Amino acid sequence: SRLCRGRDFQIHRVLTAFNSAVTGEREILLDRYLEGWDELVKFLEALGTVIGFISQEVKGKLELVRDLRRGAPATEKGDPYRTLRSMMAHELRAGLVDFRRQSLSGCRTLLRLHRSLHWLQLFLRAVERSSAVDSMGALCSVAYNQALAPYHSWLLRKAVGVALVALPDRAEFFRIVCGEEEKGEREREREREREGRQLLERTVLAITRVYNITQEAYQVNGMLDLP
Ligand code: 1PW
Repeated sequence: SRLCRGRDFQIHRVLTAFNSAVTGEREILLDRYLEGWDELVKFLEALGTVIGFISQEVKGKLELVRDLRRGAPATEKGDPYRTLRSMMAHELRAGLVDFRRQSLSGCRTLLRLHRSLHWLQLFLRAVERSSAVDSMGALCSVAYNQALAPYHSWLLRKAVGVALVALPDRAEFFRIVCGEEEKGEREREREREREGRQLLERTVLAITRVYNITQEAYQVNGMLDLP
């Protein structure tokens, strides 16, 4: 709709991609998962340039998984990078998963995306439930400290902390989530927030479902701590 168009970011696409990423057999389709992330990257970029090193990092990880998918296309024997579970089975069978040191496996790479998705999930949920007095930076860093900071070095945590200070304010945030360039008008602002909240709520649900299934798959395979 006209109302819900961001600069380039459209939350509808996040919703659609993550909803269609889950199959009836609770498989995660990697192509849809990566598409959902493509849109989330646009969202990160809309939040500002200081956050640039974060979106660059995510883009690199997305590209890596796509390269693996391209490098091992479907054959009559199967399609190794079609779903999360098929990727795990394929990489384990081929000895590509290194449990001792850093590697370039799809499993360890997607695990980083998965942890980042947790951050986004917590952050978006907090924003959806926030009120006008809440600071975006504070909500974002609470989510970061819970979901991602434990996996990051001291230096990186400091850098992320600096980046979060520069997050746009709440009104701007809802403008990004729920489009429209024109500013002002209190009434309009409130209506936008209502719409934004509803979209956020549905998006958080879709992300949560994907997150939970992914978490379970990593757990079952003992891969939650892949270096
Ligand atoms: C404002 C909303 C916040 C949601 C952000 C979601 C993306 C978070 C990505 C943080 C990336 C920080 C810079 C990169 C750090 C890498 O060292 C680290 N990557 C991640 C995604 O945590 C670990 O990857 P590595 O070094 O083991 O390949």
